[in-house]
Amino acid sequence: MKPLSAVFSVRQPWTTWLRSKSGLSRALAVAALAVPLVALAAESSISLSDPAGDDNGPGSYKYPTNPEYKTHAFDLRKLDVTDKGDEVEFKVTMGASIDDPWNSRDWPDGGGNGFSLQFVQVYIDTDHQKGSGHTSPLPGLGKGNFADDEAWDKVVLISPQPRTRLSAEVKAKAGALKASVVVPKSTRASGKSLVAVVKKSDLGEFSAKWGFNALVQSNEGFPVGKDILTRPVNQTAGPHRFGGGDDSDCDPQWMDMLAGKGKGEGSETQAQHAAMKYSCGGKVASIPMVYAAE
Ligand SMILES: [Ca+2]
Ligand SMILES: [Ca+2]
Ligand SMILES: [Ca+2]
Repeated sequence: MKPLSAVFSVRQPWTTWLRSKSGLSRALAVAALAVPLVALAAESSISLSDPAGDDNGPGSYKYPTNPEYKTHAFDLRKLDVTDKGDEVEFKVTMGASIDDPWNSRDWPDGGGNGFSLQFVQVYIDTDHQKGSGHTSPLPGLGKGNFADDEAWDKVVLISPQPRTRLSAEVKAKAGALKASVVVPKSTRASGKSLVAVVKKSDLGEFSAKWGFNALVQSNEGFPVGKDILTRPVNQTAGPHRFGGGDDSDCDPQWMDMLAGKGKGEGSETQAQHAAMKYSCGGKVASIPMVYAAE
């Protein structure tokens, strides 16, 4: 939002009129001017934050032991979603600079997107209606439940894999969820951020009322079974396996996500740990949606 001084400098008639009014009238006029500007800004983008250092799932997860998985590489810090006309930009910021240790540009199917390790799935609830949407995440994330009135309608896949590979994996493995998966038009790394641009013809018209969560996983080019390019969380960490979970897929298989109000407060770490609590054969982890407008 522009500072009011900047607004006044380009609106001479208002400035002149305001100078002729009493202090109270002037304050009311300033408030009246400010309200539509705030509303406009809130409609064109959302920004949600996440605490530092909660890149451990339910509290117990560990990174793979290979040093390429560097500290905080999977520590979600921020999700920004911005309306860009015919497109919507998703920017996910992590706790470390984004690297490309596996030379993604040389990968088959035309080369990857300039990073190697991260794979973020942004789940979106577009209608906040009970029973409308899906309550399980895509194959490869283990077990997790979205609430009935927060069921997801679209998921945006922010992956280093080329579009051709990502689309083929979704087509082969996503089943009935396939039609709700959005593969971005372009994806790139920039500093500590991943930036994906999505066509509105694939996503729908953007609304700041939508609910979001960003699940942080790791790209696995040689996925197991029906996993869509995800890296498993096992009981014990290995060179290319997360640890601190279970060897089956009853555990939620992601390292970080939004929780609470998505403001980056310390209490959101506890909220995440509580939500991701699971027991094999018992409680399934829950995945909250965060509504920036509420
Ligand atoms: Ca985090
Ligand atoms: Ca929904
Ligand atoms: Ca978190």
